[in-house]
This record gives sequence, C-alpha cells and structure tokens, in this order.
Amino acid sequence: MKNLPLLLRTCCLLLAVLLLPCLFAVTSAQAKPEKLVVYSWSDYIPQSVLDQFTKETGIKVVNATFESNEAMYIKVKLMKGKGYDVILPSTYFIDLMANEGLLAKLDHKQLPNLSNLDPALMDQPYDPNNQYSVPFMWGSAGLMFNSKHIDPASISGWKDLLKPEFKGKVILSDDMRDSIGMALKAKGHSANTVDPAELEDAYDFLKALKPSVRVFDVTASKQAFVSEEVLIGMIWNGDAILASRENPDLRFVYPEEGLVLWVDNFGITSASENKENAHKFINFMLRPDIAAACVEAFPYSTPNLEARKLLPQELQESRVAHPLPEDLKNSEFVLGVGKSLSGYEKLWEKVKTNR
Ligand code: N2P
Repeated sequence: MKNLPLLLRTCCLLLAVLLLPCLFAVTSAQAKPEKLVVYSWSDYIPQSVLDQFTKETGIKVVNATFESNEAMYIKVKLMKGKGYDVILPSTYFIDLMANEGLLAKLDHKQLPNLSNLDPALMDQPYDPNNQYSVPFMWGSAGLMFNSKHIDPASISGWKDLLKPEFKGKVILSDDMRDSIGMALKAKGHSANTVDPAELEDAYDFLKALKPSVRVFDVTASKQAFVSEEVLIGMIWNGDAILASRENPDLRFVYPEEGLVLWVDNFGITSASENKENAHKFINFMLRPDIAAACVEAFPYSTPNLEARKLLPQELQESRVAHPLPEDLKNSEFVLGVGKSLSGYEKLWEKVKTNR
C-alpha cells in the first residue's frame, strides 16, 4: 500500500513516454498548414482575395506567376504538372494540355458556383462540358494612344501604327498570338489562320512596323503608356483602364480591322496532390463577391453574371471592360492552330530577332 503512489507515478511516466510521440505527431500535423500553389498570369488575382481564402479555409496560397501561355506551358510540361495545383491557361492551351494529360478532370459537384457563369462562355469546342476548365476572365488586346500628342481623328485602326511620325513610339504585345493576331487582322486575315501565305503577310506587316517599335511588353505596358515612354500601341483592356486612370490623355480604341480576344481559365493539374482544396479555391473564385473584387482590381471582363451586378456603375458601363457587340466587329477569340503552331513560332522568332 505504502508503495502505491510510486507505482502510480511510474505508470503515469511510462504512459506519458509512450504517448509523447503520438501527441507530437498530432500537434505537428495541426501545425503544418495546408497549402495550394496557384500558377496564374501576373496582375490578375489580388492579394486581398488570396488572403480572404486563407482566412475562410485555413489553406495558404502561394501565387506563382507567368507572363505568357507559352512560358507557363513549358514549365508545367517539364515538371509534369508537379508543384502546381491550380493553373490559368488561355482557351487555346486547354485542349493541348488536356490531350497531353496535364490537366485533371473537374468534379462539378465540388463547383456549385459554376451556376454564376455566363452560359455563352461555357461548353466551348476547346473543352466540351467544361470537363477540364472554368472561365475566369476574358478580354482583348486593343489599341491605345495618347490624345495629347496624337489627334484622335487620325486613329482608326492597326494600320495607323505604320505612320512615320510614330517611329520609336510604338509598343506591341510580347504575347505571340496577340501580336501575330493583330498583324493578321491588319492584313484582313483571320487571327487563327493556318494558311502559310497569310502568315507571311502578317510577317511583312510586323517587319515594316519593327523600326517603329520601342518595346515588346505585357507587364510594363501600363507604365510605358502612363509615363509617355510610348505614345501608341497594343495593351490589354484591363491595363488600359488602369493606365487611363493615371493618365487621362490615354484613349482605348477598338480598331476597325478587329482585334484579338482571349479567355483565361482555371484548371487543376493532373499531378496536384491537393485536388479537393484546388476545387475549393476555384469555387471560391467563382463566388460573385470574389469575382467582382478581382474585376475591381484588374478590370477585365468577367464571365460571372452575378459578379457583374456587384460592380461599380463606372465599370459596368465601361465599354473597355465590357465591349458592346458593335465594338467587336471583325474581332476573334484566339483558338488553337494545331500543327500550324510551329509556323507561328518561327514567324515570331524572326520578328523578335530581326531576320
Ligand atoms: C492580366 C493578365 C491578362 C491575361 N495581367 C491575358 N491573357
């Protein structure tokens, strides 16, 4: 009897020693926060939105960024999708990546907010039934000029870029399909042509324009216009709105020859080890308040009909953010060009290297 407390103490100590590793395992599992890697275009998803997702779900988001579909594709392909959970390719990379097994099939049951999206942008030929992708934003690569230095009456389309007075003052998009698409439109062809003669025509346009080009860019285009480093050229419509808020002399034009339109879409990599959380993230991004917050920060066009209703009047009515059908006469969405892609790549290489 006298020894009982000692026995009890010994038993407790033994139990503690035995349980310690289990306790440690539980706390370390709790301590390791869940993480999601989102690989998106830069300047597209505001940090406040990512923070909100973490606040609501406890899932941390790492937002890695890219500047072009081509750069994103090479990286995802090399890594076989490993290291990325959610990616944001444009339409014309969805079927390519799905066919190469880089994208996972989506589970629509985990995406109830899909019902907020405009049916006109769903179930497209590049992804029937949206098996692999969900549209996030769409927009245009348009024409902008500085009305302090250039008479607005003198600018109606892409052909005006060739005017000799703009030498060294032109910016073109550093996105292959944007700039080749622009040159194809300027020459009256489809931005999705697979005809080598029409591509050659586009090359002639770009070659003639090259001496006028100050820079090919997509990330610094807003700043280049605001600082008047360039006076005319290509810019994505969201960047055009942000730039003209800072420099009211800037004017966005829908060129008479038509322009190139794109849709960027969420997909989940087939290698993702966090598919359930990836669905949670995409569904969160489809929530009207969240989609509206994205448009307010980066004013592109949202396919989210419910989000559109929440936008400030100025953005709802902006024809730069939400073009009217007559603004898009002759314009085309960029599509995959299959085997002709190598023709586009060769042309682009020649333009960039002055050959
Ligand atoms: C915003 C990204 C625009 C994407 N910076 C063009 N596809």
